[in-house]
Amino acid sequence: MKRIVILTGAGVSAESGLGTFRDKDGLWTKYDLAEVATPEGFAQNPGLVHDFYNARRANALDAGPNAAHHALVRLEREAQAEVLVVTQNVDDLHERAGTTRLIHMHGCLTGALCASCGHRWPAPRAMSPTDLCPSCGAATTRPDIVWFGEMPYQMDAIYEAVAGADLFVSIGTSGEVYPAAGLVEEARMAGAETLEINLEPTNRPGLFDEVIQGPASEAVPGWVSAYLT
Ligand code: BJW
Repeated sequence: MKRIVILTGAGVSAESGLGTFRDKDGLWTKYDLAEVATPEGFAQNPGLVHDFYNARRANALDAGPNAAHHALVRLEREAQAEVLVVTQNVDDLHERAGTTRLIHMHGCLTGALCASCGHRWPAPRAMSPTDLCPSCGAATTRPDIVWFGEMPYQMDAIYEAVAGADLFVSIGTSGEVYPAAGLVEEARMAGAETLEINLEPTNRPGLFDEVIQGPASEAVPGWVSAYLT
């Protein structure tokens, strides 16, 4: 059976109304990533970091999956292939659409994590620096998000899946953040075909065998339909 690994980024959720990071008007044009997306920023001002993620969580809860998320569910259900979605996104729109084989390599807004004991539990709608860990009682609760300088989740499983992939598809990601950005090279080394779907050309010459340019809500359903016929 063929194996397909799909890597998604913020562009897949853009048309659900969730902001990207590096586009014009992206989140990193409004926030200092060192302040809100590093362990050092959290240690310095946990209230600011909680406010940032509380707002993102509220936006994600109010948003719904778009046609790109739904098309990837169709691919998982109908392709004569094993499909794994690896997402860098911290929203839960893939699973709300129905994707079941999914890795959140940068964590998820729906999770809380104790920075002291590592206990995990479902995040409330709003978190604050005074929230106590239900396991150890420390007031060190944080969003279960992978910040810069931290190890993304399930890398062994991701590298194993990419090493066995026949097809690697990158959707709506700028390819600027590692290790996610390096997965296409791993896939090529393993002999996989590579496809990029993005609104705009990304500056990654020679890494993709095929490039489809367009909004994810049109380009992904179009590609899935073509793949399934
Ligand atoms: C559309 C569209 C539409 C728009 N349709 N498309 C120097 C060299 C190499 C690496 C490093 C370095 N210095 C430091 C590092 C490491 C660092 C890193 O990569 N830094 C770079 C900035 C250089 N990485 C880390 O620290 C990571 N950890 C790590 O490396 O651990 C060590 C390790 C070693 C070896 C193996 C394994 C590990 C951790 C990275 C954590 C990233 N965290 C963030 C924030 C937290 C999550 C959150 O708050 O949401 O994750 S950063 C942010 O960027 C977020 C995203 O997941 C991530 C990727 O962004 P994405 O998804 O690509 O979004 P954009 O905005 O960049 O692009 C959107 C794209 O969509 C664009 O291309 C648009 O065109 C497109 N688009 N609308 C289709 N409608």
